[in-house]
This record gives sequence, C-alpha cells and structure tokens, in this order.
Amino acid sequence: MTQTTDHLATPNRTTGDLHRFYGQALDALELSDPILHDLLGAELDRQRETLALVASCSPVTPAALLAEGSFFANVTAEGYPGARFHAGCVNVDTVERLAVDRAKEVFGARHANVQPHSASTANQVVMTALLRPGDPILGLGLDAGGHLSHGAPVNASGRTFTPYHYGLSPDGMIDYAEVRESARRHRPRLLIAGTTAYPRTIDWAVFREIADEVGAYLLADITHIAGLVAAGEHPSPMEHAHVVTTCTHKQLYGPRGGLILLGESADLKLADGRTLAQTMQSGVFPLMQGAPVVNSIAAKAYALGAAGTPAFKARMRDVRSLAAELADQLILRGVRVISGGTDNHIVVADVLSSFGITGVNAEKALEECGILVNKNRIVGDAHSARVTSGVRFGSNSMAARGFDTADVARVAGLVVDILTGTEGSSDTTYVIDPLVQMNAREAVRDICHRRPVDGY
Ligand code: DSN
Repeated sequence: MTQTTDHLATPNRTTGDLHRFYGQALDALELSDPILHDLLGAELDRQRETLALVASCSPVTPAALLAEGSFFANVTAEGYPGARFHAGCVNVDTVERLAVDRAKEVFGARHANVQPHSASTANQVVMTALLRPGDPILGLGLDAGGHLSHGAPVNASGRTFTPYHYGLSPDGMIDYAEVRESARRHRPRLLIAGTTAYPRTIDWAVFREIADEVGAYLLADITHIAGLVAAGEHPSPMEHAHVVTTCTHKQLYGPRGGLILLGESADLKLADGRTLAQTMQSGVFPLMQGAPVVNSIAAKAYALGAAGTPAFKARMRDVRSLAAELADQLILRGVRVISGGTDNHIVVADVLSSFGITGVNAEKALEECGILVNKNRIVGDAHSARVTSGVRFGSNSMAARGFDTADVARVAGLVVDILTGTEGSSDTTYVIDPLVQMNAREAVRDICHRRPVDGY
C-alpha cells in the first residue's frame, strides 16, 4: 500500500481512543435508537445467512466500512487538496492524496479523481465536461446489458444528449462490426464501452480504433470489472480509453462511490487549451459536485490500498475461476448459459428456456431459499426488465467467502433443484415446492456458516 502519512497534523491517537469512540457510538445507538440498532443487527444476520450472488456487489471490507463511518464525515472540504474553500482540511488533504496515489498505482493511471459520488456521477461528469447538450453518444443498450448512465432514455444522459445504442449478437457477444457500423452512421462525440451483464472480455483496442475513426472520445466504464482490471485478470483500458470510470463498491470491496481515471490522455489538449486532466478536475468540482464525501474518500483509500496487494490479486483469480466453475456446473445440469460461459465474474442464465419460469419468478424463488441473484434480460428477450427471461449471477461474494469448486457445485445443484421445484402461475407469481424450499434454505445456511466472509 502507498504510505503518505508524513504530514499528519497530529500524532497518531492510540488504538484505545478509537475503540472508545466506536464502542461509545454503538452504546449510544443502542440507547438512543434501539429500533435502528436492532435493524443493524438484523441486517448483519441476513447478510451472514444468505448467499449474495448479485454480480454488482461485494461485501465491503470491515476496515473500509469503519473508515466510511468515521468522523471524516464532519469535514466540509470543497475543492482539492491544498486548494480548499474551508479550514480544517489538513488530514483530509492527506487522505485524498493517499486515495489518489493508490488509485493511480492500482490502475496504472496518470491522473485520478476520487471525488465522484458514484460511477453514474462520474459518467455524467465526463459527458457534461466534454460534450454539448444534444451531442450524439453511442453505448451498449440497457436491454443488452449496458447501463442507465450510458444514454438510457429514462436517464439524464439520454435526455441531455442524443443517444444511440449497439446491441449484442445472438450468441451474446459484442458485435464489433455493428459497433463500427453504428458509429459510422451516427458519428458520436462519445463512444462508451462498458457493461453490466456481459460475461466476456472487452476489446478496448477495437473500441478505440472505432472512436478514432469517427472522431469520438472513448469512455471505458469498468465499474463491473474494476477488480479484475486492477488485478490484471481482465485487460486494462487505461492505454486505450480517453477516460476510464468506475465505482469502488461493485468489485473493489469498498464504499459506494466513483473514480475518474486517465492514462496517457491526461495531457491531451482540448479545444479550449486545457488538458483532459484539468477538464475532469473542474468537471467534478465545481461543474457537477460541491463538497466531496470525505469519509467515503477515506474508505476508497483503504479499498484501493487493499486492491494493490497480492491477496487481492489471488481473490480476483478466485472470482474468475469460481464464476467459470459456476457456468460449467450449470451447463452440466442442462441450464442454458448465455455465451456458453464467462471470462469474468458474471454468469447469465436463460431460466425461461431452462426451467419454464421468468427471471423475476426465479429471482424470488431463489431468494426464498437464501440465494440472492437478480433478474436480467437476455439477448432477444420478449419480457420487460421487470419480468425478464434470465438471471445474472456474480462470484465476488463467493470469492470473499473462500469458496472452493465443491461449494460451487453444491450451489449450482441447489439453484437447479430450486428452479426445477418452482412453477410459475403467471409471469410474476409462482409456487415453490415446500420441501425443496426447506431443504435448500437449510443447505444455504450450512454453506454460509461454514464459509463466512472475513470479519462478518
Ligand atoms: N448497474 C446495476 C447493476 O449492475 O446491478 C446497479 O448498480
């Protein structure tokens, strides 16, 4: 981890002081708001006893949670380190520099902004700072596994700019010829490469080639695969994209928040004479945001430090191999897996053709048994996003629980048992065999107890 704590304003407090502070805080919560206190306990129990296979989350490392829940929340710190609009920022400046240094180190970036409140905000910053209202943008369609902030009509990105979308080919892969053809036709000012439900490797070089051909900026939104990219388990877009955005919670086991990263493009001169790095800095503050969430930046610093360690790299190898194993085990049991497998942490299954039930019914039936996934549209889906024909699995939490291949096989077996024992009475209602449910719930509890997430 990068250590830049030479300029601490005060000597380190003893660990005892911190224990006292957090202990008193917990006592005060119990006394002053027992309802909330109990809800915290209930949520901890729920998380301990369920298998969270939702691909867009990872259990936040307790140390990062502690930093996020710290008294850094008391500091208003508009501006950037060394140039704040408020007093009292000496430690905050050090924390933000630490987070920036670690982000640069982990992703091999030349410039990092750690202030975006989320990846969606980071995407909004990029678009608002680089484009004019009405400019054409091109990204993967929401229905094909893109993201709201990539130009969906219901999102500000789709209302402010003129959105165009590419889709997936019938085998579930990005069709780069279609992307190129679409880019030639619509001449986007911004080409977006980034997905939320795509299980395969993204070819950043081809995206950049297409962007260059039509004179577009290339935005790589690596939100879902940030951990794999950091660990070298997925190619990095840093050399190819003009701008890279990500969040810190989906695969970095950190707080909910965003990052903007720049590679060689940091020094690129824009039409107004400013560099891309300068444009992103002012794009975050003051263009889109006011004061940053400093406690979140402290937690980002922790997560980014951890992401540079050998233990994190080993975890990301597990994330990939466990997802591949899950895909194989489902296929072995007759489940139709989109694209026939996975290169990352995501497995998308066609539950309609495999079990005759919709994605929403599958999601609910699995949840009743303690397995958490999300309904997901699949290529050519006839159902809406609220119903869907598929579900999406992710392996971030399995890796955090230290799963091995036998655990994955057991989970795949449970998934198949549960969905075989579920009958849809309509697209959104179903009946589940009570015996299947009882046995599965017990088995999931057993797995969770044997494989707790570290620190939980
Ligand atoms: N983008 C949504 C997902 O992938 O689940 C929420 O973050």
